[in-house]
Amino acid sequence: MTSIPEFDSKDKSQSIASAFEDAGAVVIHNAQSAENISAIKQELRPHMEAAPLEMDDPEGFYPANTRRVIALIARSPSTHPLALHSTVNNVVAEHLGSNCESYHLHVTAALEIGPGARAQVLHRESDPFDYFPIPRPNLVMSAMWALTDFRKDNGATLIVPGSHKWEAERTAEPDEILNAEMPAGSVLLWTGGTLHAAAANVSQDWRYGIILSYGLGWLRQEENMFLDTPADIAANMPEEIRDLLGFKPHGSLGLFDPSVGG
Ligand SMILES: O=C(O)CCC(=O)C(=O)O
Ligand SMILES: [Fe+2]
Repeated sequence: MTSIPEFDSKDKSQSIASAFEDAGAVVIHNAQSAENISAIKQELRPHMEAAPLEMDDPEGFYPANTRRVIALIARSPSTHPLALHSTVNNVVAEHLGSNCESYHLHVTAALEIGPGARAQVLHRESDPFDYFPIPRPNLVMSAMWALTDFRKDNGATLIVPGSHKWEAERTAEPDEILNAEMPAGSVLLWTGGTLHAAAANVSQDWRYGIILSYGLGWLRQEENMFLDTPADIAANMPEEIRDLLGFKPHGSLGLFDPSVGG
């Protein structure tokens, strides 16, 4: 597999979903307006400015010169239309739907990678679920929304197409690792089994993107959504967002008594 399939957000979800299953990743263009991008940047600015820029730890998951902020649903209402985007949600439903009754958000993170940041190690988003042997069942998948252009030189996400079907022992050859280049407003989707990483930023610009990932409704979320978006804050959000956060039980899982806590 030598490329990451590319689509427009108006293309048929069924074609996008089938290319996604095949390649383990797709890029969808024109998925978000410039106005929405500006609104997200503005809502997150104080949080990004307060985020620490850690020293480089060669063993660390994030390279130096990376700003990372989570809890986006509470901090940036303009991320809500992205979380609910119909084309993306159709692909999520197709990918995760046969393993659950409903899916929820798994983690939300804004990632700004600065000049000089080294590449991240290739990894799979399903690695925390290493009780399942590789290739693992469909458990989680990610969407990276580009708020700036993603270019090879500024750290566009590295993707190894097809690696979601590989055995655990297989490692990626250099020519199997591609940069997901895309203009601002596009979104890159990849499966929980697809090898990927942030690329090194050898440019003078910051690369800014937002990850919204999704997981099976019965699986423990990477982000504790009930602490990052507590019930009193979630109460003022649209019901579809509360459902996506996981406030809606999955069958008999996630029961609660609404009389507790007022
Ligand atoms: O920043 C990127 O391009 C990828 C980040 C990533 O893979 C992660 O945070 O798990
Ligand atoms: Fe990742």
